[in-house]
Amino acid sequence: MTETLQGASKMKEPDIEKVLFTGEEIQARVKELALDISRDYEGKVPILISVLKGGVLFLSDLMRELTVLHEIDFMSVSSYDGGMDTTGVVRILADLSINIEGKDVLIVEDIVDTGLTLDYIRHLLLGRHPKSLKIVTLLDKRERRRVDVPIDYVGFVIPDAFVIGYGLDYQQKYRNLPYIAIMKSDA
Ligand code: PRP
Ligand code: 7HP
Repeated sequence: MTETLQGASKMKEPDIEKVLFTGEEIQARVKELALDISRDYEGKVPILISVLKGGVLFLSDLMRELTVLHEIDFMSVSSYDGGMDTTGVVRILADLSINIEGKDVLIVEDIVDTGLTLDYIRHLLLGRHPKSLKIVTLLDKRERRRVDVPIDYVGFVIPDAFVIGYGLDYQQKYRNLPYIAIMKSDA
């Protein structure tokens, strides 16, 4: 491992194959994405919708780099049941608290893998008639895509491997790691 655990000194060391992106690399890319988004939304007040739980770290870093006024809201969705593969069934655990009709909406995801989660959310939100709907994801595991979803902003394209850290979990753990790493497949 090239980076030591921070804020997690009492935590068991996760079984890591390789660190993909260090905390510094993630922060630098988040700044670049925020520049692009701020430029594209100039004069508008988008609503950033974070998909819990994984997307929350990315949202909190991204919004602090945005230079446009914006609002935030949350949806809680789950399809992995904590494991390494999707159940294929997207469950809405908590819905938005605001009406998005006529608003500029930006969905903020941590990862797009099969695309099933995002495809479901996208169609659900489009049915509520936003003025516009765009998507930003930090990670794009496009080799695994099962349904085509239009993504407007991508942080990093990653290989087909299970990753943890920076919001991403394995059995609900490791979300607090400041870096993103590939888990050992026999972990
Ligand atoms: C993860 C992730 C995405 C989704 C991507 O959520 O945050 O929402 O999986 O996978 P897909 O493209 O194959 O649908 P998860 O269901 O693990 O919930 P979590 O964010 O609470 O961990
Ligand atoms: C969901 C998810 N959660 C954690 N790590 C991954 O690689 C994942 N893909 N899809």
